Amino acid sequence: MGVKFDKDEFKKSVADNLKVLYRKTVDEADKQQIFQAVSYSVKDIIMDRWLATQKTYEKEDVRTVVYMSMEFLMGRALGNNMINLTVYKDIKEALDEMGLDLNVIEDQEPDAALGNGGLGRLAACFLDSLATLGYPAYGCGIRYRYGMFKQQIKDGYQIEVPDNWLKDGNPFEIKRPEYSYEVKFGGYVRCYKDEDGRDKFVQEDYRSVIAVPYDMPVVGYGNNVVNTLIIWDAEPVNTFNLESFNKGDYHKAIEQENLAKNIVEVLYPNDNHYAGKELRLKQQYFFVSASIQRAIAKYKKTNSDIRKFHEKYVFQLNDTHPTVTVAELMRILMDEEGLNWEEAWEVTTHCCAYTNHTIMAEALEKWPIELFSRLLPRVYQIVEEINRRFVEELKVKYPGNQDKIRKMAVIYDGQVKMANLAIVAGFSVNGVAKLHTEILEKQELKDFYEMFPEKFNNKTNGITQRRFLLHGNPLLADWITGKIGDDWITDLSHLSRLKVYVDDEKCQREFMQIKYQNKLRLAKYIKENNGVEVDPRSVFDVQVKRLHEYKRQLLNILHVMYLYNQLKANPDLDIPAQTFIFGAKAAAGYKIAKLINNVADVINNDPAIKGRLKVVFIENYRVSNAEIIFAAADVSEQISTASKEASGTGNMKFMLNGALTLGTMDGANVEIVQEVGEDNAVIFGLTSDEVIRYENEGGYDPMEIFNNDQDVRTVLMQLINGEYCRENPEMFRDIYNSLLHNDGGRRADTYFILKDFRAYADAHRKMLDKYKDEKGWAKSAMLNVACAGKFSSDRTIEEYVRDIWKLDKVKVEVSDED
Ligand code: GPQ
Repeated sequence: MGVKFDKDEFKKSVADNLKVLYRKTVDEADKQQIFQAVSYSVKDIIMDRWLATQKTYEKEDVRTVVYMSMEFLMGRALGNNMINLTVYKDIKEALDEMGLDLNVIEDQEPDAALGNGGLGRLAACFLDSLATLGYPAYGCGIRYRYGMFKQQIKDGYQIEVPDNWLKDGNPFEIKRPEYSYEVKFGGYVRCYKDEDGRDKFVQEDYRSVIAVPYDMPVVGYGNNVVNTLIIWDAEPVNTFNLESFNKGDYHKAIEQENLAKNIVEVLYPNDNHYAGKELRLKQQYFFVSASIQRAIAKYKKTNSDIRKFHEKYVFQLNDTHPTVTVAELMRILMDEEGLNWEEAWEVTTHCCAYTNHTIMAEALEKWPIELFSRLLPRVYQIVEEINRRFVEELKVKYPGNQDKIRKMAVIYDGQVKMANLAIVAGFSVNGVAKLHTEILEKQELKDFYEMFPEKFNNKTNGITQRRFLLHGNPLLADWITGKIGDDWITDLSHLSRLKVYVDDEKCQREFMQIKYQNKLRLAKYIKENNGVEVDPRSVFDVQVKRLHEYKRQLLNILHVMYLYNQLKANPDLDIPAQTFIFGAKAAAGYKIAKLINNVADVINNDPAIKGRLKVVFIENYRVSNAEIIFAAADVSEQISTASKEASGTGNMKFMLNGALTLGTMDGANVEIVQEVGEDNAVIFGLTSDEVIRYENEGGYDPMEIFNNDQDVRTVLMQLINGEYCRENPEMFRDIYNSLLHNDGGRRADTYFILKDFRAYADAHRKMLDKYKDEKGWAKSAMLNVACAGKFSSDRTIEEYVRDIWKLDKVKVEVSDED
């Protein structure tokens, strides 16, 4: 079941597109224009399948999951779409013949960076898997005008540059104004009795915007299925509302115009952290309300009984960001569809399921009642009633236990607690790795687990092998297919068949040669983009992920400083050359990027260590360069403080590309080690139980380590003696202080960096010893690939379908098939 590809027809299509779009020939067009033209030609292939899929869904009146997410970190679409249509190599050939280089064309596409990090990328992987497995699904999100900022490094500091990703047009999207909906904010609620004497509620004197959907195709691999990602744009109710103007309500017209402009302007660049901004709540309600309105309208086209809505739709809430779904669905069911409370509650509590992605306290969303009720007056009334009923239940179940109410109520202490709302109204609560779910059940959400054990379940995250192996690492992908066939593309468990080759020396050499080629490719990228020369024969030790204290890039760079001291003291130290590669965007103002860049500057320019140590900070880490980075890594740094990284997904991408994990027993690292075996990863540091015990009971004093460990002391002193900042020796004083001194409510060394330092250094030694054993290393690297099967998002999605969504697979027929 593949696409019937006609090379000549495709070439003509590209040339035609250039003519129609730009009045140019292939020779005259610039690279961006070629990218656009090729994309339109690919879109043309997609269209028949998209139509056929949606027809099939309608005809079969399928049950559908709506993945509700503030973030979809899609990356580039062109390459992925060609891969999933199974025409990548055909198109490459066709373009070659036209004198065009596909790699260069792909590089013209800006990343769709509508997300921060793991949570947003997970949503993108899930869409890919849903389409590939043939499940009816929508993604619903926001069409931010500006996605994740572009990062430049100037003088060691991160500069945030706006990401105007729509500047040249987004060739794959389709605007669908005929499916627009109004979304209302503010005003007040008027209550009256209808002719049957029932209470009716209407929102009056509100400001509103029109939500206009743009559809993006999500192409399944080789199966004709094309699902839809809906991203909502906001437009003013009337571009300059003449009616209001004539009535003298000039302000209202301007306000609505501004509301529309602001609401989708920019993605909040916060990862694992909420800022509590009013505009953010507006964004949340905006896309939630529009998405539910669309789902209900669709449902009513083929179904007459709204009481059975939950039989056809399930909403998966990607963290608490879309939790207002619960109350908005109640509102629409009651105020617009005429259900009573009990009927609406029955539907809602069978529709909504919640995924928790973190235990970090600062990420928990809580909205002040004042803000929430002012912005969403009717929705707030409904939340209040949900809370009132739930607190009644608590009082019956736990008489006299005020503590339960304090911890579990949806509204408490002047705040609306979104996680509590999601748990109370959802039928499923899941964590994203075994350890994370255990911590939720035993610690963070213990009270809820005791009350609703049946709601809790684990869904260990996964990644799509179509993007992170087939597209990102074509050499390895072809090699694997040559050995075991190509079934792994849609069933990653097949990779285990590689195990028979891990002791074969010829295979080992082939495998390591591919790694070397990928390291050359990355070295070239680094040279071109960062101007640093790196040795492709050195160990590529990589930490790429958002910059965050709990992810401990600081531990990594302190260790690099320590290594540098060692090498300087002992230039003959018998260890392989190493390149430490970082890539990360930071919340504004975080100083670690500056430290890493300054350390890089000193080390990379010191001839005394003869190039045996290099440090690179790759600017503007994003999905598209991540693909190149994972393919080239030898060592995967997964060093979060145990218990803090809910799962991690980068760890899986490294493993799939044959890097060995150097990590803590945190998140999905635990399951990675379980799959690959302890000999093929290096684990170090405190366990999550130990971390949690120290946090609860105290007993950790970093000063003791500072006083007793000469190496640690030397490194810390270098933070404040100008070693890495001649012009301002005080530059890194804050970092030094944070490791050694309590500050108000903040414990010194909150993330146990000094506590884990020695174990981390030992782990590095162990890793290098492994690397020196060439055959042993090749075997371990190959075993990492061979054991990565579990970490496909296809597996994750099958578990969501089985336990939560209960969807049926669909087959789509298209007439132009082979
Ligand atoms: N995650 Cl709460 C984010 O990327 N952003 C967030 O705001 C929150 C979580 C991550 C989490 O840190 C990783 O451990 C997970 O692997 C990832 O979500 C996907 O579940």
